[in-house]
Amino acid sequence: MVLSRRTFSALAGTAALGLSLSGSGGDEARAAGRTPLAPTGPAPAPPTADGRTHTVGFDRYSMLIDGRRLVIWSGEVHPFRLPSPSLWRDVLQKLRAHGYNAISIYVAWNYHSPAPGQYDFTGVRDLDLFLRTAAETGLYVILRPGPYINAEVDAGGFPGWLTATPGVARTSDPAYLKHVDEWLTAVDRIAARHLYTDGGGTIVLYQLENEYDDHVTEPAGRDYMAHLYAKVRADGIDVPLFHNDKGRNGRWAPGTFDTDGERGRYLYGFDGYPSPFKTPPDWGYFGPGGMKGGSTASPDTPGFIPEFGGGWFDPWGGAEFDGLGYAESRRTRDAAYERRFYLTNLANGITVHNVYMTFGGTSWGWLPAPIVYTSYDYGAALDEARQPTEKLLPMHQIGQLLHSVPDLAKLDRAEPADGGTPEAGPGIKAYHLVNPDTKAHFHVLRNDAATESVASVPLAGTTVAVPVPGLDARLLASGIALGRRKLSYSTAQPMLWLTAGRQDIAVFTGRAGESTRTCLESASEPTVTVLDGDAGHSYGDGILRIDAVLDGVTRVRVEGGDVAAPLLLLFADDESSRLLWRYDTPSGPVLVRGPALLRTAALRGTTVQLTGDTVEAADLEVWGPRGMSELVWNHGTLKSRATTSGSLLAERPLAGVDRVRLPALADWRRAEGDPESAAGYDDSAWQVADRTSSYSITPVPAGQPVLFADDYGFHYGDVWYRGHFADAGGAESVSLSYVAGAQGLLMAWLDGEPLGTHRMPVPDKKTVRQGTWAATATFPVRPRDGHRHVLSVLVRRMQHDEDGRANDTHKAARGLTAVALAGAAPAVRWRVQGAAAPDPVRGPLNTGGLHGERRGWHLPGFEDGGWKACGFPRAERRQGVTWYRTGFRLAVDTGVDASIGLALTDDPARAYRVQIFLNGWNMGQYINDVGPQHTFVLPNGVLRTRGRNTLALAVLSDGTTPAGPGRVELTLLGSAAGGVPVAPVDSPGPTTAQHGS
Ligand code: IPT
Repeated sequence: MVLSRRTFSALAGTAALGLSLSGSGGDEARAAGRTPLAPTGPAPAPPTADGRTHTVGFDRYSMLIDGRRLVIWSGEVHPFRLPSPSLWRDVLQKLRAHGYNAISIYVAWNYHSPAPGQYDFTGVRDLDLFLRTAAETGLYVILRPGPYINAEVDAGGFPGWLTATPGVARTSDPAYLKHVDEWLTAVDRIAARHLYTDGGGTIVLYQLENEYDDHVTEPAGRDYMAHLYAKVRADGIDVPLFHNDKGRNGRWAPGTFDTDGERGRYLYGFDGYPSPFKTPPDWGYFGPGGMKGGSTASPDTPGFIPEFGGGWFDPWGGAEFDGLGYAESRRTRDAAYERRFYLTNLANGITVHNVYMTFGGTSWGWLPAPIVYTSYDYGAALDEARQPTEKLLPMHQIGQLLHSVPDLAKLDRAEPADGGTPEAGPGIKAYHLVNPDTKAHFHVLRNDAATESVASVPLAGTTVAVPVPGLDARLLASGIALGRRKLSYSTAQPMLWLTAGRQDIAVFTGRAGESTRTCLESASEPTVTVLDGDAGHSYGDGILRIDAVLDGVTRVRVEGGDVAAPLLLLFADDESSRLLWRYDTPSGPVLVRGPALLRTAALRGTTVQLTGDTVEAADLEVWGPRGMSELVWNHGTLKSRATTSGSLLAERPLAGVDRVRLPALADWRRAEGDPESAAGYDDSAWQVADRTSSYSITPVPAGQPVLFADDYGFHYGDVWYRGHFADAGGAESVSLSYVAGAQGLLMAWLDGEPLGTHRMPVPDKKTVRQGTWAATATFPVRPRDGHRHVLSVLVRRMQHDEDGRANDTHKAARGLTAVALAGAAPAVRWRVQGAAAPDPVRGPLNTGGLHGERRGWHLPGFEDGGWKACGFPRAERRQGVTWYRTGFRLAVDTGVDASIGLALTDDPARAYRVQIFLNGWNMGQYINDVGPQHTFVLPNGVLRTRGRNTLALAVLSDGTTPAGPGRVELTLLGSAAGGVPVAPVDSPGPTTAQHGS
């Protein structure tokens, strides 16, 4: 039965008024059972911070928001990987437009905490603003504040200062929990203001810990999880909590630790990063007798994948993708991968689905864990430069479908019970699912062979042959509502339906060139008009059949028969479906065709106000509520006319984007930046390294002082050591042991003369995970007896290890660990220097301890007039640090969103690396002879697209080859007419202490 719209609204109203569904999930499930859910209405409208009370519950099938079923179709985005708050809105609008209804975010403790007890949520760290922006965009939020997050960030998100504290992290050790509680108090104070339950925001789920796979059966682990649960509840977080199991192992399922008896407000989730080269895994939800873990581990909670691989990360040197970088991640996990794997997930009853990553962004500054380089593009659907990729298309199609057809939120497996119909076709795996309430049927057809295969599918009483391209998948439906009519079946994938004015509109999609048949139930014969394109039709046995080959948009109007109101059928090939945008306004939904992106839509009287982007010139066509007569696009009114399809069409196409011109970078100035290497350098203000014990897991060598940087408060970036000694006659060599993380290095000088450089090897796929990155560099020396000597050592120590196995690996030392002279045993007095006080605006991870960083050479406004003019390319052979600075002006048109990067290229034999500072912001590290990254995204806001910018490069060269920079140029990574307003990100210059040094 198809409910009328009026019935539907009445029911929706009942649910929205909130039959009280709060309390335990069991209660909710029962309550939901009693509630007459509207099975064929669309899913709830996108959420906002509406100040009303809402219920957020679940049963074994899906989340229940105000008692209504919803598939959570989420993408992972990290605010800390996009240091320009204005651009958060850009990314979130792009996700919403492409069919996501939720985002999942980590909050990184280290990003917000420069020191114990200090928590900073201002500027680029404004979590409150991020959560407000998500609510304004209409996206639900899954919040994941750790305390441990992993995430390929320094120490897995633990603050640098935590590495120098007592207590075993990720356990119930009180010394650790004391700090955890402080962090959670700080983050929960903000989160509590943005919960959907009281309409303060749109947070609907909150994660405890992250892939916590050790200490699972020990009290130290169970008490830890129970502590986190109780703490978060005490902080007023009343949405369901969950944990993400590392695999479907049943770890931390409800009932496995103390949740104050609140079993029903806690869910089980598990992560999946399957190989794209293998068959997509079944998760056991429907498996006969149940499989290990998965939803069988937690039969009362919905299938929930908090992280499903939407790409993967790449180590220094690029071993993961054969040096090809993230483009290769995107190629191996392409649009067809998404259809195969994500549709398989849906077919396995996964109704809370988050893709890690959907926008990866940038691990700027010292944020990246040593296992990754600066770019965290991840091969995600939205690339690091905020550009949509091919991978958004399947998400767009599936996301819109889930919104229009909530029947997909409650699926049982139809026969056969094992879910597979091997006879469906060679290489084809078929899943046949049914919604027990609406009796809508769904078929996921997956082709695991490399070449196209034809699946035979039982659809509405007949068997239909449907081609499935090699290594691809599709979803077919029968028995769903399309507004006031009912679909018998279609061989094209349904994408959406909505009611706009008098008519219902339904969209079907597929690959261009496919022949499709779509059958509608109709007891009497309707009138069919082909409005655009070619389509055939016939009527018999209460069924209207429409045959169309997918090519652009074919338009067919069906009127009369059982239902007076017309149904406009749009058959769109992939390319055309990408340009169809649904947007729910308070006055009803609109469907927009044409522009590259629709950001917002609003109805004011008879005017439809739209904002969005164009790249090429584009049509603008809008279907919407009755009476609509005027179109406004990005604040300009357009002449338009009504079409036979019931839409308004702009008479002239929207303009595309004008060309963006970028200046060449010139007028460089240079200065040497390693005075610490000179014999006579005055280090008397440096700390003396004379500690004898450490909380590090690295043993302190017998008879030597602690040299670990963290013990002296230097947690990020480079550290300098100066060791003073005398009476070293007979010394033949010096051995410097250090721990540095992948791609760390050490440079040494004796009495101002270079001894050499030691570099950690380039990681391969295995060592990147298992390497401890400890080494001893031995240099021959001949110090004259009876003289005083100084050994200067610069350690680029890279970042702290993550702590994925919960064994305190983030506390492995960084910096020098031990020093030995062969042939002499002088007493060495060490001094150490690292990063100055954290930059109050750019945060603790922005700067390290190079002389130039300590003196503000990287900052705009630094007076470099005394530096020497120079040009690129350079080829200088020298061990040490050299700085280069220049300025440039941009004049990008207002109304153009240009995404700009900095590209560095040179002869790959040259051994040097560069830290890139834009207006004082550390945009990452380039290693010329390691790679694979050559292009660094410069986010607008940090980058002044209309105005002056300062670029500073700190180059470390080891003297074994001539060193660059070679070519350094601005490069355009994408542009569109439209975009969001971008506020400049505060970029202060040097402090008075730094001035003049
Ligand atoms: C999973 C982590 O939860 C996440 O933080 C991130 O590190 C991701 O992996 C990889 O990018 S851990 C899982 C793959 C073992």
